[in-house]
Amino acid sequence: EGIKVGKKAAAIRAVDDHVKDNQVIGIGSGSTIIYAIDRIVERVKKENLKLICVPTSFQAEQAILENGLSLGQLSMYPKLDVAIDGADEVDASLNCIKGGGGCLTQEKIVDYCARDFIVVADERKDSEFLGEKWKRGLPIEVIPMSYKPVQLKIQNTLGGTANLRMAAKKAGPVVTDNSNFIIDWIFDGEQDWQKVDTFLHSIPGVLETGLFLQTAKMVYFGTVEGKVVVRH
Ligand code: DER
Repeated sequence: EGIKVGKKAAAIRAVDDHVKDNQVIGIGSGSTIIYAIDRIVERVKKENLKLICVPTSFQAEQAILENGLSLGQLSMYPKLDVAIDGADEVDASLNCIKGGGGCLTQEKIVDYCARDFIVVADERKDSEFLGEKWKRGLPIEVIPMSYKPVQLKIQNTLGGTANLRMAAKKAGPVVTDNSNFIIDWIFDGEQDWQKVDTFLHSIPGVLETGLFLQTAKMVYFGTVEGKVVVRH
């Protein structure tokens, strides 16, 4: 229950700090963003805000439509004022691991198009270094036919294990919104993340990684008591 209190507190504070009238806003994926959407809806009604919301996944698109917000797409709005999104873990330099929800590629594209990329998370995501608390690995989106050689290349070069993410409510692997597979690289210890990211992007078949390095402008962590810690 406390976790929800934290997610909600962080989301409300971030929306109140960054959402203004006549803006184009990137809407992230996951569970924390839902609290941000609720707050946006509340403020649109109360303040009669004019907003365009650009989704980072089918989930985000559904949430925008179900909440009666104005849906936009990047081809119409390639420059966003702000993008608000969750994260699986954030280190002391605001580097993030994202992709726990499998939406990392569109998230990274939309977050990249925003002037300000804002992260909202509960305090469990607040780490000294990546991997300190998040143990489910670094998500990597890959073209389906390449998953086996990519797995082997990662394991032979970086060590650790590279697992093909299997679906829970579908037989076989998770298939992303872009019709690709996800490999989760379970790594050991602290890494030179810029080097890791460059290496991963050099492997044919790798589409995108869940490493968001030096992109978050501010991070809002919500505590179980409902307090908010802001980092930038
Ligand atoms: O998959 C993602 O990158 C999501 O943003 C995810 O990391 C956030 O998940 P949560 O808000 O449900 O914790």
